[in-house]
Amino acid sequence: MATLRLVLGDQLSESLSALEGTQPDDTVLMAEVAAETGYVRHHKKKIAFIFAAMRHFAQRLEARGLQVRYVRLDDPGNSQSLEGEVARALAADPRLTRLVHTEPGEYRLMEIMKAWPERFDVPVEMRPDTRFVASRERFARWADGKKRLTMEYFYREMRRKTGLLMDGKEPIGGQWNFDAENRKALPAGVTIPQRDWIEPDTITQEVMALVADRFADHFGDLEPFGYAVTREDALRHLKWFITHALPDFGDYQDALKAGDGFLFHSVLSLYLNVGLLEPLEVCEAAEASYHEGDAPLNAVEGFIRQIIGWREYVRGIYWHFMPDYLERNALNATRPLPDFYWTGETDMACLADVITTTRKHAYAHHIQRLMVTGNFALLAGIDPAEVNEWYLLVYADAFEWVEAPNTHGMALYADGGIMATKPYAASGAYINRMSDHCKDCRYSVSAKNGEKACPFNYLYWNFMIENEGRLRGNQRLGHAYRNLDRFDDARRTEILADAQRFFEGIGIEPVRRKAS
Ligand code: FAD
Ligand code: DLZ
Repeated sequence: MATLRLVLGDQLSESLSALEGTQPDDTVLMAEVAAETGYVRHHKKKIAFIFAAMRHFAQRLEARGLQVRYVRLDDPGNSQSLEGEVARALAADPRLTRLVHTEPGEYRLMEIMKAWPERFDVPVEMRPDTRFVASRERFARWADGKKRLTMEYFYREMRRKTGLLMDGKEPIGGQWNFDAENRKALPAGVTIPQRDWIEPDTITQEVMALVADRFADHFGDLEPFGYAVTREDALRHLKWFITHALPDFGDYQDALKAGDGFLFHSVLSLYLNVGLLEPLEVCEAAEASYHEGDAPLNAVEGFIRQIIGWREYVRGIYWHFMPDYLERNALNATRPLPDFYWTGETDMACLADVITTTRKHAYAHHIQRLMVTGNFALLAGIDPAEVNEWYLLVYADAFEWVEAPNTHGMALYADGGIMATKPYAASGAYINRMSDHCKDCRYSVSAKNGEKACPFNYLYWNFMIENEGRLRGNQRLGHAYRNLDRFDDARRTEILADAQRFFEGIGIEPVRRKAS
């Protein structure tokens, strides 16, 4: 009995559960299909990254002696869906009498795959994705009966489970979390290390030519392309990060700098999310750097928390609350996404910079995503479905299990407070404190109202006013509402008028009304 083993574009790990127990007669199926390139119009660099990594991974499996049926996007006969390609592979080889695959990362595909036992004439085995620290069941057990799903407590469980940065039962350094030390702006004179980009090889160049031809009208720049597409090169990027950036990662984790979207961030999410790197090996490399005295505890703890804390937590939230999660629109936000999210053409220097970085690299770091593009979408009341679609397609690391809780929950508060206890709403003062954007901006961050004022300033108060009925009762916003209460009618009118003028100016008013 030979088995067909399906490997998806974000399952490029030799440890993948679908590959466990592979026999010489088995066939591994990998397929580039329009259904996956088109469910959102992914950034060109994202498609190139995934296809190039898929092609290299297929080669790696073949070098191990496995039989691989690799279907290219432009192969004649490509049915252009994963289901169609499984059907074609089974029909092409009657020796294949079983299908094994690993659960997908997105609900959309899970719904399709759940029907496969009825759809195909062979037994179908869907295995859990074991490339996470916490299984879905483990998260569900942790979440069961809890009123609030606080990331910090889940993270502590993950520290205990993995033993990372633990001294017996106690956290190394005597505290679990050093976040308070990790909120510095970038002082002048700090040298940002030069990235170690990787030259595309022949396989990657072929993929780039395909993407240039087939996806010319998708968002984003294809070139230059310097991401790793093999495990060896992803490990090289991990090593580069540990040596050159990790020591300063903690201090400047929240900093923003015009023209540099990478700073001291790891830029490893894309490799983790497609399986070229595994979360524990990345954390262990960081932990070793602490024990060797090369990186301070605030940096290493902060980094490890992002991976075994946030990354695992958001996956748990996604599967725990889907599909209802994405139906929620707690703030009833209905304005359309402004065109400048695609063009970068806005006079707001911070937004223009983040969107330009995103277009160039299919990357932006966390604070750029949360406090610039995310904060704007929150304050402007942009329809969460449009914002989610944007985040899902523009970033090379974007898969719905990780994108949706971060966007829908953390950035937009559209989940009504599952992820965050209050909206991450901020005025221009935050961006000014954490960045060098405001000094070159045509708007004045110190002006509160009027044509010249930083739009984040009046949009912040407009947001508080628009959502007063929903948010005034939130204790964590008590301070903001007490301040709002001090505004006289003239100030409130000015705020509303400024916001209205601004929305009209960028073409997102009048609001398209939806049923609330
Ligand atoms: P670093 O800052 O170096 O962090 C190290 C690692 O920690 C990352 O590689 C990532 O694996 C993990 N991590 C950090 N923060 C988070 C987080 N909040 N959730 C999950 N993992 C985290 N991350 C994605 O991987 N895919 C997405 O589609 C995605 N969409 C986001 C959308 C919004 C609106 C926001 C606010 C955040 C989003 N994130 C997403 C989380 C985070 O911004 C990225 O993981 C991070 O910017 C990736 O860059 P990095 O590898 O340099 O991360
Ligand atoms: C994102 C993506 C793209 C663009 N293309 C493919 C593809 O052609 N074939 C494939 O197997 N996977 C692709 N992927 C990744 C899938 O979309 C991903 O596996 C699902 O969204 C589940 O996370």
